[in-house]
Amino acid sequence: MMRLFVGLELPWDVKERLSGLAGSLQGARWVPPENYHLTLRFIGETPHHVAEEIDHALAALRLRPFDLRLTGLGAFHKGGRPTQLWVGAARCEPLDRLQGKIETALQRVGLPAEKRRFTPHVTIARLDNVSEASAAGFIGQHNLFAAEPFTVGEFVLFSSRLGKERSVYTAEVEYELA
Ligand code: 3AM
Repeated sequence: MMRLFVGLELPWDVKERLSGLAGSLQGARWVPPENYHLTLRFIGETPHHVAEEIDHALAALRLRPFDLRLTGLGAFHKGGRPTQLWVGAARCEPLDRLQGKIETALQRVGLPAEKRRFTPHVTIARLDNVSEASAAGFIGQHNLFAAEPFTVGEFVLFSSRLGKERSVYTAEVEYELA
């Protein structure tokens, strides 16, 4: 079995800009810059033969490269508490189209539909016991954040190994946009 997700790798200069946001927020576990990514579709534990079918389906997608800009901050909540701090992506039609095509391709392979709405984001911290007020304060302080736009020339099938300290993400297959 492999734990899989589809996402975008980020250029180093963008990762550097994002890492500049890591600062004082009690209870934040900052994501190490090498782990920054934008998830297009979480897949989860997958038998090897299904992973091969997924690979074939993704390899058949034909889409053009496009520009993407990361901007703004936000948080995801669970049970009324902030759990995840993220940088968003500027509204981008080609990104939505890519995500939609991936979703359709995976459903054709037989995966159940993703029920959650696509909220393009890069997680920069996981939050333990951070109050809504301090998360909102941090977001307000950095809300004008905008990284340089970059060209998305590929998307990636990642495997993820969950560790105690940090997860290890490996780019298993890269799919070029051309
Ligand atoms: O891109 P982010 O960091 O928001 O939280 C996991 C991470 O999201 C998410 O998939 C991304 C790559 O690991 N993830 C983990 N388990 C998940 C699940 N059961 C999940 N997303 C949806 N359902």
